[in-house]
Amino acid sequence: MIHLYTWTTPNGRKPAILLEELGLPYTVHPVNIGKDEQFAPDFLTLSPNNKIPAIVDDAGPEGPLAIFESGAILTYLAETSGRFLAPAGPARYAALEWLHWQVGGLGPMLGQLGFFAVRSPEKAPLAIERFTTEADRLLGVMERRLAAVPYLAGADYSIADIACYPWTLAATSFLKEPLAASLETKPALRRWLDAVGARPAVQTGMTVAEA
Ligand SMILES: N[C@@H](CCC(=O)N[C@@H](CS)C(=O)NCC(=O)O)C(=O)O
Repeated sequence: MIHLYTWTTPNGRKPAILLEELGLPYTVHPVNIGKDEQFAPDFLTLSPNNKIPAIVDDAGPEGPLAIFESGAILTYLAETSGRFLAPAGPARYAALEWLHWQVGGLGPMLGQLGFFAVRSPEKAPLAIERFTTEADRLLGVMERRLAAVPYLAGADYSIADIACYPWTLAATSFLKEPLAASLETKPALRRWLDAVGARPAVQTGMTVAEA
């Protein structure tokens, strides 16, 4: 059994989407970050950076295996199942490039934009401008890629698309106000959002940990 420690956020939805795609049985353990449950000592033994998501695979290669960081979780599940990540060659490295690009760039920048432009009661114009500009730049990078190939790793849907989807969807919903102008000029990104969002596993994974 795989145990998924997660919450209703873009990072928390990524492993749920992949688990749904793989059809693997898993148990959801909600970690309500609005109530600081990510700081509970038991959770910190699994995820020392006090962030969701994390998993425990009871059937790990050498016994139960705990993994934190969504990119590591997606890579582990893709490798152990042999799906959604090419075993070798250019498509594998393209998927890993875009996966790392999401974890190191798109996620943190959109997260900061969400804090400064939406969640913070105090508005700091310089921070809002800085993160809006950077989010627009990153979405532009994605647009150029998706104008050239159907999916981020190339011809096939992969863990790179799974990592990027919840954050890109947030750009059209939670972050719609600061990013409305940016999204108007991104038809390839819209086409990709529709294609990925039409997958039943994505639709189910996006509802993980909802009450
Ligand atoms: N790089 C991490 C980011 C995870 C992350 O930022 N999780 C947020 C929710 S989306 C969280 O747990 N925040 C709680 C906190 O910072 O205390 C990953 O990709 O797993």
